[in-house]
Amino acid sequence: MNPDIPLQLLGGLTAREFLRDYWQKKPLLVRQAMPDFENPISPDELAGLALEEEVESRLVLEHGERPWELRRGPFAEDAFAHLPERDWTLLVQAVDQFVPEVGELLEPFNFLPKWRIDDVMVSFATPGGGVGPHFDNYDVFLLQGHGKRRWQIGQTCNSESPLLEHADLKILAEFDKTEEWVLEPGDMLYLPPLLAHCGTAEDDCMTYSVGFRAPSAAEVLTHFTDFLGQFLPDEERYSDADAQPTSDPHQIQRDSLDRLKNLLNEHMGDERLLMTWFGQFMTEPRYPELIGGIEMDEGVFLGNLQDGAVLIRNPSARLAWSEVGEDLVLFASGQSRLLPANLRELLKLICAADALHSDNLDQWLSDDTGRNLLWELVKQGSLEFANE
Ligand SMILES: [Mn+2]
Repeated sequence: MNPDIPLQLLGGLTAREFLRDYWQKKPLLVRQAMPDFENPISPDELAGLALEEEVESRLVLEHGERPWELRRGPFAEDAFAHLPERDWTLLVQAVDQFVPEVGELLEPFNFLPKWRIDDVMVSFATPGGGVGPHFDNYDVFLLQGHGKRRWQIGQTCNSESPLLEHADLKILAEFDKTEEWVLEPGDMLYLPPLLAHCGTAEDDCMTYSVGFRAPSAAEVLTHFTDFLGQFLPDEERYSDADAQPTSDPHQIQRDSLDRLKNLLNEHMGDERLLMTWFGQFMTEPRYPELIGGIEMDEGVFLGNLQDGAVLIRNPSARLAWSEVGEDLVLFASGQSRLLPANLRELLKLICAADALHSDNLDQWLSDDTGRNLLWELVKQGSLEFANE
């Protein structure tokens, strides 16, 4: 997509301008970011999802058994029957994985890397409902889907910001409101990480939160070093073949630190392994149990495609590709495969196409590596045959 075309989603800003001036920096309100917005899921359907075992859901009641009572799903059929008239909200995570029409809301965000997107959380709130003033560590686009919600924004926070004493919810003890807006269906508010915000339903309302993800520095360091460690033989150790006689045997000298730094830099700077680890880490699925995979004979796999069957991405799978030296890597739900450069267009197709079938796969089915890759992805569960 052309980064210099003004986008309705961004209120007429181009992707380049938005990234330069707002992304990770300051909030942006866009009236009618998605004009004529058609709410892709009804409150009843959302409540239905919250009954499902594999779906993460929460209910927050401002005046429950205690202030800001949190109840966790999955909920029983009658869980919504005895709720008060107002001041509660139902939140359901990763609805994009369960409702294709909600997944389609992500399409206009294609100017950002897919692997940065976490999920679309959908909330339904009764008048007065909300989760209190809080901040998130991630960027979020709050798209109003139904009814009206008042959004207030405040100060920039961090992990030292005082919170209310609450076991389950991180509600700010202080909220210094700086601006507020009432959002109507199709309106959208972008918030950068750490900005205090508070959304309150004006009437029965639904909000779609397109949430992003970014690993913490601590996660990057601990996970990458664990990954690296698997490739290092036990005999590779701190070594000091260049050692000089010590002047004081109890002192750890500067030259020891330099040897350690060399050892670290040599491995931490391995771009091949860093890319491999990063791609695997960022494509780890949120719900690995939904990447089932199946046993399938290669003949059956090919026969299905030749008979007109269609392959789709498992909505719970995460896919990405990258270049590693002369080669390519496909990352699929936490796994990676090194592939030759001639498969570039196939990798792009697998990551981006809505459907794979004998027409668009034609040339690849006669390529041994390409055909094998597709078959492996079906067995792994990142691709699956669509139900007719
Ligand atoms: Mn939030």
